[in-house]
Amino acid sequence: MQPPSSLQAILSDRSLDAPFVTIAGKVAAGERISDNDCLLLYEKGELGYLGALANHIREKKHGSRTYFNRNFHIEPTNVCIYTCNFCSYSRLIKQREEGWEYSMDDMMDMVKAYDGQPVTEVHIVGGVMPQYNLAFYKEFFGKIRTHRPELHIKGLTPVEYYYIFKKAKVSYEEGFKQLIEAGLDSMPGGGAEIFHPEIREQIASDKCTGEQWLDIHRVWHQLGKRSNATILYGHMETFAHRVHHMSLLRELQDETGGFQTFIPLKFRNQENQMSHLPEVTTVEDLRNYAISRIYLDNFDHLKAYWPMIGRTVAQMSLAFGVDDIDGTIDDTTKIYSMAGSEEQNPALSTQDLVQLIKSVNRTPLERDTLYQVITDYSDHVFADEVVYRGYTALPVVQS
Ligand code: V47
Ligand code: SF4
Repeated sequence: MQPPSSLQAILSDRSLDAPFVTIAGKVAAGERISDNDCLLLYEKGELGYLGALANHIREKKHGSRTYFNRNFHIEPTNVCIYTCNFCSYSRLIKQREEGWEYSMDDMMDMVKAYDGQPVTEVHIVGGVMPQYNLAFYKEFFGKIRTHRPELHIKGLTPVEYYYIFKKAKVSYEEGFKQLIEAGLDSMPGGGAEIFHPEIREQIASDKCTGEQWLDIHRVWHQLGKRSNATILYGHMETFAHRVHHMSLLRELQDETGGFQTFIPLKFRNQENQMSHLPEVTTVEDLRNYAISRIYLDNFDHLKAYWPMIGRTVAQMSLAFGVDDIDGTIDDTTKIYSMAGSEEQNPALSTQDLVQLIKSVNRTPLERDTLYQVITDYSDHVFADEVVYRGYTALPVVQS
């Protein structure tokens, strides 16, 4: 693969159509691009051009710094009252014997299995079921907090919160205050899918709406807390739906500043109700990362979630705007392996992650959930270091 050209080369390219020159000029000047610009990039933006713009922004914000963390997931259940058509992971209540429903003790055993290991975050997300209610999660978060006070709890999405707060008859604010008191630290980005009702009604008709998702994040941010945002792309949505989705996120971020990271999630088509839809190509994945980086000027970070996209594309994405590749995971999530990702048992050691990043000439930094740097691995040499070959080293633009 060719590395993207520099923004300077793009700006002096006389053969480029005028609207693309204008957009490149906005990026060079640090100006925001419009929704129409973004749509044009989706419709006609060529990969090398998009990479040059996105890489410029990425390096202006982060240089070659590339983040990862040490985390594990707990998925309390895959039985779910909702029926999202893209979901390969969940089982309906009537098929619950095919799924799992962990008890509090089961899940505390999972937390205790990491005692003495240097993980900094537990990511908790799963299906929606009545027994996993506000009282359950207060007790669970409280037990984690007591057992391991410094472990960051990144837990649940607006899909779960909408359901459990309604059932407990508490406002979003009151529900969150109780969970923060118990130990909840931050909110992951899931459940966003595509906000536009035209698509949401076809792929996720019975869970919280796009507006409710955004309202719940707004309240969370107003309490001084941080969260992530996702988009599920590459199924039946149009480019205009992607722009609409990101425009609502950009607007909320202008208002609250509470989002840390945007995470595009590629639709995987195995074993779900949308298996007839083909998956998009790697080129489309890279274009999508680049366009997100160019459009979402008020998001600090862009993440390629390697269990979903695979480690090779995650590496390539680091030249298309991405600065974060999530964490070690340790084979604790089933969401993507059940949907057909090439990563069937997602687990990477710290050494693996560091080498993936170094081999594309980026600087690996272990971070905590809030992007405080824990260890800079630039000069670290592991005892049995493997040297990857065959990758083109990218020049690092000085900002
Ligand atoms: O909301 C489910 C997606 C999400 C499929 O915040 C699918 O750091 C593709 O949000 N094909 C949950 N995607 C995972 C998630 C997440 C992951 C990693 C990090 C963070 C973070 C958040 O997974 C769901 C849905 O959009 N999903 N099924 C599928 N077949
Ligand atoms: Fe349930 Fe989440 Fe799957 Fe939808 S995506 S069916 S809410 S587990």
